[in-house]
Amino acid sequence: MINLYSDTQTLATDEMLKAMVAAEVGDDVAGADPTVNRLQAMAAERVGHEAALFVPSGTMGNLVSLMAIGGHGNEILVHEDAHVYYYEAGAMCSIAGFTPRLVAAPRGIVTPEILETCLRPRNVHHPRTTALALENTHNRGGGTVTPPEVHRRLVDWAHGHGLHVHLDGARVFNAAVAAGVDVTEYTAGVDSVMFCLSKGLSAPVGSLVAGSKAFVERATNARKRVGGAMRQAGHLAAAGIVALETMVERLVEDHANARRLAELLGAIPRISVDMESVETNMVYADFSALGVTLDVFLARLAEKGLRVSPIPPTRMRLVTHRHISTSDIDRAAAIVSEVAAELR
Ligand code: TLP
Repeated sequence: MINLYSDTQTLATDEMLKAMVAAEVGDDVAGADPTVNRLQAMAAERVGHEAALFVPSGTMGNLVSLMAIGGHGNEILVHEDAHVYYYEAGAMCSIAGFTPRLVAAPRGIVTPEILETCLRPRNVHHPRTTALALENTHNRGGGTVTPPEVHRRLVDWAHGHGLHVHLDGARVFNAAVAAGVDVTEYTAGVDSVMFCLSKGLSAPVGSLVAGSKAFVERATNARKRVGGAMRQAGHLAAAGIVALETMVERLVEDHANARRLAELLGAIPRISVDMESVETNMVYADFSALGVTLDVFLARLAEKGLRVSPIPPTRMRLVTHRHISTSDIDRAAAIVSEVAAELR
């Protein structure tokens, strides 16, 4: 099976598994796990912040960040397709208490000009707008990269309006590698950032939240409230350290494979790909012209050995990662071509 479902499918490397077994551990609820502490210090330094916190998932990282900002009675500006709004079970409202103000922008990339139209004057009728959520790369936007210059203007604009800027940087290393900049270009200026170890970086579990010491203290308390404080988590953190040390640079290979895949898929009759959105390790392809349902199309692909994610009503997402070779890409495109020809 060629598994292009997600980069979350990646398995730990041998080096990670060895580091996990050898890790020195302690009770992290008491802050006494040396390996977790080492990962947190390393992560904070890497993204240009005072402190960082290890959390079990990206979803929890976003949640404890929003809880640390404080959502009740307040509004957050967020793209209508942002993961934190679209795929996190409504936690930003039901747990963190934010009212989302949904913003539309092509390929997930908001700009100060777009956001300006969403700001309302302070008034007794309105919730107070206190935060801006960014996502880079933008998953549902196509794995798109916010240009560094746009990112800087967004942060300046938000700070000019007194907003806390939270970056969902689940794949911010993909963004930095694709833009050819140090990751701090995207992470250092924001007030909080979450990034994942368990996607393209291949660690089995874990994400980090970074920000000021005071912010991370509040996020640590929020993590406890939602049951995410872990005990001998150093075994997991050890894999995360190896991920940060060894897995970032190779992301260019995933990006080149995604580009190749997009070109091959885009050349298949009745399959369309928005080539401009293909900037990192994702390809979204639309097969509405085939006139078949998502279930039928994906089942046929699976029978021939290709797994992709369903994007209703008539799109699929294909994500490259370290287990996918260039020949897998060619085979995947051939399978899509065969199925499209059969179903026509
Ligand atoms: N994304 C997953 C699915 O949930 C869609 C994927 O396969 O892409 N922010 C962004 C931008 C994400 O893409 C994801 C995961 C998360 C946060 C949440 O991370 P986890 O899965 O660790 O909770």
